[in-house]
Amino acid sequence: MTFPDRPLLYAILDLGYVKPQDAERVTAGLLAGGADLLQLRAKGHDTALIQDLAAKLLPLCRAAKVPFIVNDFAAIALAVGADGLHIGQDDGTLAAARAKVGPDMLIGRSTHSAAQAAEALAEGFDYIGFGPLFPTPTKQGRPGIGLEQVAAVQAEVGAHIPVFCIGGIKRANLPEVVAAGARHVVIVSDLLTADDIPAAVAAAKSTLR
Ligand code: TZP
Ligand code: MG
Repeated sequence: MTFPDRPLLYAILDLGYVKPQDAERVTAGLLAGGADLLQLRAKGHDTALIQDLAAKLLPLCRAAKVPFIVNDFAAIALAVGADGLHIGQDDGTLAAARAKVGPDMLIGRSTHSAAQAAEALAEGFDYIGFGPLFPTPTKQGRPGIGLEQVAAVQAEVGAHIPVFCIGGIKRANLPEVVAAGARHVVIVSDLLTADDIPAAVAAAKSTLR
């Protein structure tokens, strides 16, 4: 699968916020609101459970024509037939990941600086995450890198691949993030903890448009 035309909002079903038994309902809400990409992120969970969830979420994403991305686990992405794999700075090279999942899967990289963003583009990743812009409980132990470099990274790397700003982004500060130059964002906790998830996603989308 390739990217949707304008992948404005990348949602993450993060098991740090959602119980496994709620994953399908919450995913349906994210998709109903208009999420353009969906990732399953399940740090510290049993791989059998993650694969089982991935197999359940994939058809929901397919029905919505939204790429389904698996965080960290190439074997699970491959086993369920996901559309993509997301890896971090410490998860090896693109070539190694590509060798595991084959030529067709989208592969994205987390980056935490403008230099890492440029490296990921040069290496050939299909997209990057860039952040955390602000400190966030969703990814503990990382300082916020702020908004100063957003416009430059969006201009230089974003001319070639989608740059998804991430980390501490909420509906409330999204206008500020967009004003800094962001064109694509990931929002995790602000969507997953919203009372009305579809409405929260739709509101963020409308700010991004
Ligand atoms: N990578 C950088 S920040 C982050 C990840 C996975 C978490 C973003 O979550 P939130 O809740 O939107 O701050
Ligand atoms: Mg990782």
